[in-house]
Amino acid sequence: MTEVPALAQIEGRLDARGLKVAIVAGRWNDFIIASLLRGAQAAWSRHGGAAGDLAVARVPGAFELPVAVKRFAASGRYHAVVAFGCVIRGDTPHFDYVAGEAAAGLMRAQLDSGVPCIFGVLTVDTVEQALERAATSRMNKGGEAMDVAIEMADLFRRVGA
Ligand code: INI
Repeated sequence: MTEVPALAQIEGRLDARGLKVAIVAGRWNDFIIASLLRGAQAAWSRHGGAAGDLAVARVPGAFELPVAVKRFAASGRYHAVVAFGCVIRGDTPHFDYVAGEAAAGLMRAQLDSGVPCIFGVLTVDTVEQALERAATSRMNKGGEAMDVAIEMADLFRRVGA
């Protein structure tokens, strides 16, 4: 059988040294957001990020995330931006608008800016489901979102300008 040559792969690593990341977090369901922030900060320092290189901004709700994230991404100061929000279906009859527009807007922010904008918005049916995803364990979605931010930022750093 013909030998297939190994492909040269380029992949981001979980190395936050020298990176600058911004988190933009909604204030709705703040008890959940606080756990996501703790998970993200723990992941940031676990991967070697400096405390002074992580900025945290707050906005009213998930609907405000895209415009604020886009501003941070377009500033040229950050390698990645992480958006945190929590939209609970039972809390709002306009769940689909808030959650859907947050997702669509964040995708647009990253495509327009070329900076990875990570979707750390919990869209759940109940408070219990939100608590599960924000639990202080390996399941914490805040830590997961920060891992994705670091991997993407490191990938783009390797690709170069
Ligand atoms: N914003 C959230 O982040 N989560 C919610 O669950 C929520 N609910 O339930 O309505 C919510 N609404 C506010 C929205 O994000 C905007 O701040 C508001 O509509 C003003 O633009």
